[in-house]
Amino acid sequence: EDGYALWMRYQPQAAIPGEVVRQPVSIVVPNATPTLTRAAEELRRGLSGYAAGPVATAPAVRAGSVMLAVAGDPAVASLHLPTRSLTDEGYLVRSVTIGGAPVTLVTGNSDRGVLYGAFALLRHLGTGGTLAKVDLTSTPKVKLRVLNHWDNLDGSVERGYAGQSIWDWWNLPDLKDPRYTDYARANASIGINGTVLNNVNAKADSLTAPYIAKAAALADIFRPWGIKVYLSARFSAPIEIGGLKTADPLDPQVAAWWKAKADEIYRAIPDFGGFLVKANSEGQPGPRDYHRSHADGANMLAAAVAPHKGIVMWRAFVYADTDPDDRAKQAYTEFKPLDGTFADNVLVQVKNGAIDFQPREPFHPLFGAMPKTPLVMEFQITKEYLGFASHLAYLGPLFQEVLDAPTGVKRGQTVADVVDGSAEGHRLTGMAGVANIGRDRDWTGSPFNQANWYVFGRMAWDPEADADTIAREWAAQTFTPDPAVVDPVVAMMMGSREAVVDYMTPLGLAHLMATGHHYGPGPWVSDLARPEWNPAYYHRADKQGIGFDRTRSGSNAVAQYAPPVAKRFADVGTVPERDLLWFHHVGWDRRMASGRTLWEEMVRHYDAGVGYVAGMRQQWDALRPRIDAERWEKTATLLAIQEREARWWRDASLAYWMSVNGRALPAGVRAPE
Ligand code: GCW
Repeated sequence: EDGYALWMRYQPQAAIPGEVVRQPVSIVVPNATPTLTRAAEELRRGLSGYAAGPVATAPAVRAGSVMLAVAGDPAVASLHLPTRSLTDEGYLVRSVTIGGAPVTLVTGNSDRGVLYGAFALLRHLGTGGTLAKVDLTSTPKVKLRVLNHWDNLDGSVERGYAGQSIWDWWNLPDLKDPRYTDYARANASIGINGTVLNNVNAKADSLTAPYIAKAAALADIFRPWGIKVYLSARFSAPIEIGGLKTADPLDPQVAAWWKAKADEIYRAIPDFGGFLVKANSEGQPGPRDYHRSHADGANMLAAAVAPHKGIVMWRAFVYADTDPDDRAKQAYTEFKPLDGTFADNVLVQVKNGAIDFQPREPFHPLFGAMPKTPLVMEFQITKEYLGFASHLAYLGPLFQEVLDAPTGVKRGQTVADVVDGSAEGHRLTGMAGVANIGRDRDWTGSPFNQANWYVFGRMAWDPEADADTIAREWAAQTFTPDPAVVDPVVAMMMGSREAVVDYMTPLGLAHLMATGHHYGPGPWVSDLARPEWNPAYYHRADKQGIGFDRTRSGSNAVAQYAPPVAKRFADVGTVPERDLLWFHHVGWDRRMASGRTLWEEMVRHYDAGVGYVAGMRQQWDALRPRIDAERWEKTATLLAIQEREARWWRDASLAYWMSVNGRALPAGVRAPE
C-alpha cells in the first residue's frame, strides 16, 4: 500500500467478512451521460472490491441492482420520493422496490447529485455499512467548495510539501496524465466542485493562449466529475501580456482588455468558474496602485465574467503599512467599509484568522462584519505553520473550532452561518482550502495528511459537520472499519493539532516560526526588515511579561469583533486561556485557572505537546500488526521526526523565554536538553 488510492481503496473489509455486499450486484444506468457513466464505473470499481462475485452493468433492474438515475427519470419519479429538497447537488440513496425487485436507488436532481450519491454509498460501505436497507440523504450547505492550488507554472508549489505540482504544464494540453482523473475522483468523492489551478502569487502568463488551452484540457477531464476550473489572475496582466500602459480598473481600456480575456477563456472553457485574486498584498499588484479600492478592482473583473455566469473570489489577506500598530487589524480596516459595494458575483475570501494560518487563531473579525457580502472561508490544508507534511496534525478540530465560533452579531450566529449564507440569506457561498497535494505517490506527503484534504471537503459540504465523525469515516475507509484500528487512529488524530499548538505556540502565542520557511522555532528573531515579520513583534516578551495587547490599552484590535465577543476577549478574566496571549500582555506570575502561574502553565503546555507525540508513537507501534507495512513504516518514521522536533520546539522556546524572563524551570520539570 503506497497510499495512492487515498480513501478510495474499496478493500474487502476484514471486520465484517461477506457482510458488505451479499447478493449478486448489477449496476443499471438508464441514461448514460458522461457523469453517470463515471459514477457507475466508480460504483463498479467499489462494489467489485466489496462483493463476493463480479459486478457488471446491466440494461434493466433485477433483484440486487444498484440503479443510478436522476429524480426526473420516469422510474424514479413514479416512486414519489422526497427529492425536491435535494436542490441541485444533493443526493438520496435508498433501498426501494422497482417492478417487484429490491433495488438500491441512487438519485438526485442532477447528474452531479447522483454522482455524490454514488460516493455516499461507497462511503457507507467503506465505513462498515451494507447494501441492506440503505437510506442516505444529504445536500451541500455551501455552493462553491474549492481547492486553491498555490502551484507555479514552473512546477514548484508555494508552501507545498508533497513534491512538485501535479499539473504537468509542459506536456499539457496533449498529455492527459491519468492522475488528473484520480484527482477528480478524489475531489468528487468528498464534494469538492471547483479548483483554482495556479498560485495566488500569479504570473500573467497563466492567462495567455497556451495556458488557457492547458487549463481547458484539465477542465475537460474534470467536468464530468462536477469540478469547475478557476484561475488566479494577476491584476497587472493587462500591462504584462496585454501591452497596456496601466492596469487601472477604472480605465475603459483595461476593463475592455479583461472582458476580451474573459471571452477568450470562456470560448475554451464554457463553464470556467472565474478568477481568484490576491491584490495589494505581499507585493502583488492591485487597484490600490491606482488609488482605487478593492471593490473597484473586484467589480471590474466581475463585470468581465458576469455575462458568462462567472464569479470573482477576491482575497482579503492584505497587509501593508496601513495599520502599522497591528497587522491583525488590516483586513478588517480595509474591507469592512466596502461592505455593500461589491458586485453580485463577487465573494470576498477571508482567511480563518486575522494573521496567517497559525496553529491557533481566534476567528477572523470580518466574519459577521460584512453582512452584505458573501464571505468565502479560506483554510490552509497544507500545513505551512504546523510542521509541513512531516508532523501529524489533523486539522478537523481547527476547522470546527473556527466554524463553530459565535460571531456575537446575533444570538446563536456562528461563523458557519456566515459562510453557508444562512446568516444573511446569501445564495452564493464558498469555502476554499489551500491544497496539500503534490506529485508524491501518496499525494500529500504522508498518509495522515490525506485526512486533511478529506475533512476540508466534508466540512465544505457541511460546515456544521463534526471533526471526530469525519476522522472515523476517513480512518475506516483508509485503513479498515475495524474499531480496533479506527478507535486508536481517531484518538491520535483528534488531539494532534492541540499538541502542535502546545509545543509551538501555546496559550495564544503566534508566528514564532523561523524566518521565511516557517519550519522550526525562531521566537528570538527580531531584526527583519518589516516589524510584522519578526516573531518578537507577536510575542512582545520581556522580563515582566508576554503577549500582544490587543485591548484598548494596546492596538484595540479586539474592538473589531461584535460587542459581546469583543467584551469577552478584551477582559483578561473572561478571555479563553487558549487565546490569552493573542489579546493580552500579562505578567509571568499571573495566576491561571489551574492555580499555576502563567510561566508554570506555559511550561506544562510545551511538555504536554511533546508528551502527546510520544503517546501517538506508542499507539502507532501497537497498531503495527493491523496496518500494511509501507504506510505503517512511513508514519512511524514521521512520528519519530515529530517527537524529536516537538522537543526541539519545547526546548528552544523555553530556553529563549528563560533568557528573557530570568526564571528557572518550575520544580519537577527537566532542564531543556
Ligand atoms: O501564508 C502566507 C504564505 C505565503 C502566501 C500568503 C498568502 C501565497 O507565507 O506563501 O502566499 O500567505 O496567503 O497569500
